[in-house]
Amino acid sequence: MTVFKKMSALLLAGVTIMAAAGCGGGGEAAGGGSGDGKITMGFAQVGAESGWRTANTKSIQESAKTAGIELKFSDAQQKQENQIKAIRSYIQQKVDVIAFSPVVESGWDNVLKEAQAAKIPVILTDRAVDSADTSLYKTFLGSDFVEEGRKAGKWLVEEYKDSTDTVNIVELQGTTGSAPANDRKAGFAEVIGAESKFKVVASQTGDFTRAKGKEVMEAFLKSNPDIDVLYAHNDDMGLGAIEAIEGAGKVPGKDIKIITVDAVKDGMQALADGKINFIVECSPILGPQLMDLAKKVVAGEQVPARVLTEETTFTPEQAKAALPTRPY
Ligand code: GYE
Repeated sequence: MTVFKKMSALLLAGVTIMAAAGCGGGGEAAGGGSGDGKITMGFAQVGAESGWRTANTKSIQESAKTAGIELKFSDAQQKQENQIKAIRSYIQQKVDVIAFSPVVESGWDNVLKEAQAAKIPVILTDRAVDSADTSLYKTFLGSDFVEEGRKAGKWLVEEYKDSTDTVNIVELQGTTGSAPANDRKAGFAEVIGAESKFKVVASQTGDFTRAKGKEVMEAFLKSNPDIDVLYAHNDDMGLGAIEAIEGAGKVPGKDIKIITVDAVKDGMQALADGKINFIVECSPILGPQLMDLAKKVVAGEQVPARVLTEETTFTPEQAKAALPTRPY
């Protein structure tokens, strides 16, 4: 959809909300269900699969408190059906705003249409949906995962710039069908694809968890005797893989170079210890911006269609410097 169309859709949606607030006499749209002017948010979280997710949940819970927003929170245990159930229950409870981090990109149109019909605005946080109708949600707050993948690839290109040998790479993907797995893979492939010496010899999902990261890396090690690099879509899978690499008698960070994404504390510690070589940061601290957007959306104000988080990258030296003050 064009930017113009998106803007018109947002404008229209804004008008609808204001109209509902105007004639509804304190109805669903403006300050809501409870009638006390307090905003109630229903948040459908993905799960508790990683250190990133734990920090993200904490950020959302703390910022809701600070912002005076009543939070109804659910954990879907990485299952889309649970998230859909939670969203339906928020619609039934007539919350003022629904926010969620969609576990996978596809399959959301029906439940989003139900929210729209109930005039409850929806905010996407962290992960995107692939719905063609972007009027089904007000805004999407989160990282640029393709850019994260590119950053990982650029480090690798620089690291091997003086070598003509083949570089055998294994990839641990995030949850199949999720925006960060699709995009981190695509951004990385785009950059390394420019040089034929880079070969992805195996690529499989580790579902963003430490246990799965370990298990899949063990299998990779068995079938590929000659792995030079591991690219893991998050720290946790990288940390699991480190156990597998050590278990196979190899030295992580040396025999096999490791790139991960997130930069949570445990990952940063492994980077400082030289077991990981490079981390692309993905910030889980989305709570303050989310609460801000929620207030605006409930008040019928215009918000940007896309809000990006600011992020950096870390080398071992930078990790050592950042660790003492790292909040998560
Ligand atoms: O990178 C990973 C988590 O969606 C950005 O989900 C998030 C990802 C994060 O499980 O650790």
